Amino acid sequence: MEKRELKPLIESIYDLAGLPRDERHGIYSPHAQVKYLLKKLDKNGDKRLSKQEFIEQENWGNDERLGRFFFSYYDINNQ
Ligand SMILES: [Ca+2]
Repeated sequence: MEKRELKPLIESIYDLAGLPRDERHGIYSPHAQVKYLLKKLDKNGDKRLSKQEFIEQENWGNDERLGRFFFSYYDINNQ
């Protein structure tokens, strides 16, 4: 996944997690989250996220900022 693909992904994760639009600013803006996500998960530094980098749960650790949305999205899709 490249940068331009990550922003809509984050928005759809927010939609599914039910994060109100008026809370999607500052560090929770999709733009800020894309930067954060790349910094956190792009282990080989190519500015893209491979599926492997993305799904590697240990990369997420106890992430509060995006992981909690990601995992609620994951749960919704695996019920
Ligand atoms: Ca990468």
